Order: sequence, then structure tokens, then C-alpha cells
Amino acid sequence: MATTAYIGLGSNLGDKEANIKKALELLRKTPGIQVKKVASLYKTAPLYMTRQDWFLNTVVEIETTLTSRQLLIQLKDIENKLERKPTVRWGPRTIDLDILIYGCDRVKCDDLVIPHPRMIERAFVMVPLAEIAPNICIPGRGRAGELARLLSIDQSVEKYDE
Ligand code: PH2
Ligand code: MG
Ligand code: MG
Repeated sequence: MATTAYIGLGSNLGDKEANIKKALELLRKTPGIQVKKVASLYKTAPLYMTRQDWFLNTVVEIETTLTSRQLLIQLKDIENKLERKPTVRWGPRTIDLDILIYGCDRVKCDDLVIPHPRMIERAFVMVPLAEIAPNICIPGRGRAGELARLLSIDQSVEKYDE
């Protein structure tokens, strides 16, 4: 049985657009993953560690027969293929692929928490998510569309001209 999941993509090192495009291509080639919807690319101001280059972000909707754990392994594999190097937490990266939502599942492991615990405070996640799934409900927080609207009042997220 297939599960609908949402994945956040981000890049702020090297050729950001090429990195996101390559990651999308690798996602499409991964057995057990079907990419259903891709949001626009957004140019976003860095959150948390603010003295670094701006990010390109997007969100994709997939259907997958993989478990959330298998999906995580595939996403790490794509990050490795794009030569992501370990740096400081929230520091610059060629590509970051995060599971945001996996069906209705709730997961709490040391290395995997679903829904993504910080997505609701991040306009760089909620704005592209709301573009492709405005009515999706974040448990206890409301609809993506409304959350995105509130967050984008004070976080800089603008559409990127491809
Ligand atoms: N990712 C982070 C930390 N800060 N800021 C923006 N704008 N976009 C990101 O993808 C991002 C970030 C850690 O994953
Ligand atoms: Mg991340
Ligand atoms: Mg990550």
C-alpha cells in the first residue's frame, strides 16, 4: 500500500538550483517513490544561523511504498550523492532532504521525528507546502495555508525565477 508523504528540500552551497534539480531527478529514479507534486522554488532567508548564504527551498509530495525508515535511508543516500559534507548544525549544505509528513504516522526516534518538529515555525517549509497542499492539516496547529500566511509576515520567502 502506498503512503502520501511530503519532503522538504533545501540548498545554500554551490549551484543551488542544480542541486535541487539533481535531487528531484534522483528522487524520481528511486524505486518505491513516485513524485506527485513539486512546489515552486523559493529564495529564503537563512533561519537560526543567519550569517550564511540564502537558501533555495521547495517541497514535494510523493507516494511511496517504502517505510519511513527506508525513505530516510534513500534521502540520506541522495544527500551523499550530492556530496553533502557534515558541518555545524543548521550550517551551509549542498542539499538537505527532510521528511516532513508521512501519512498520518507519528515517529519519535533519535534520528527521525515525524511530523518534522520544527516545520510549523519555518516559512521556508510551510509556504511551499501550502502551495501544493493548502488544506493539509498539521495536527493541533491547523491548515498549512493559514500557517504559511502567518509565518510569511515576518520571514522572507519569495518565489525564485527559474
Ligand atoms: N535549513 C536549516 C537551517 N536554516 N534556512 C532556510 N531558509 N532554509 C533551510 O532549508 C534551512 C534554513 C537546517 O536544515
Ligand atoms: Mg533540515
Ligand atoms: Mg536534514
